[in-house]
Amino acid sequence: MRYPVIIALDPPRGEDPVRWSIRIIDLLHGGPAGYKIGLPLLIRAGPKVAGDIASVMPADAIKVADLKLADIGPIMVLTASTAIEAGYTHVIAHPFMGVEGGLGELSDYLRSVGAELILLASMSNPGAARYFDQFIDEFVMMGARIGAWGYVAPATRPHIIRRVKEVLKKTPKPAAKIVSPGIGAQGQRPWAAIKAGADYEIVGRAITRADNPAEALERLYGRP
Ligand code: BMP
Repeated sequence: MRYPVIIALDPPRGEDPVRWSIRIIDLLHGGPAGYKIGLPLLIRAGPKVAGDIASVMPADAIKVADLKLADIGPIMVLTASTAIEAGYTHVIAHPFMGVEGGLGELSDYLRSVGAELILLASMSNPGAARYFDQFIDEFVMMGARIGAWGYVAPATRPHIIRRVKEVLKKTPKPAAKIVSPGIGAQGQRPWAAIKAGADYEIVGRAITRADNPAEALERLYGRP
């Protein structure tokens, strides 16, 4: 891994999702720390093909299934298990479900299969400031209680990243990771989230839709 970047594989409409994703992974190969798929890919391609895509990612890549789970525990487990069985290593869930009958069951399942939970501490769209941002401290404390591997915090609002980092210090898992979307297409500059304390920046369109994705990765992240 050369860059602290997780590439969001959101295939544009009109592209074959499999060919498009495999081409990007081939072009970037071991550069990014990981890759993230979400519903735009899963719904169009299905879990079998999502598995084929995971299998061309480098073995040590972080393979995130961005399912943004928000359901009762057993249903989140059912949904997550599809992605885990397809080869993904990390699953993103909403924190609002709480632990009892919700995230507790999901985190128990993920632990039992050696996979990791990423909780949304907040989101990168401006509207999240009104709701999500009010509960950051509680969400991070909750994540620590259930052993979350990490948190999504918005690159678009670096003070939220700093806040997550602060709260983490008071938990039993201060080294939990922070992953931050919002770079490029959503307006933030590369490295801004890392400088605020994030471990990885999630980047989609600024790299995947460039004429030359490998050159774009190098241009954005070649030097801090
Ligand atoms: P892009 O760099 O093209 O804006 O893509 C960002 C990616 O991160 C998308 O896959 C989106 O679903 C995801 N994301 C986000 O943009 N903001 C969040 O708060 C959480 C996300 O998962």
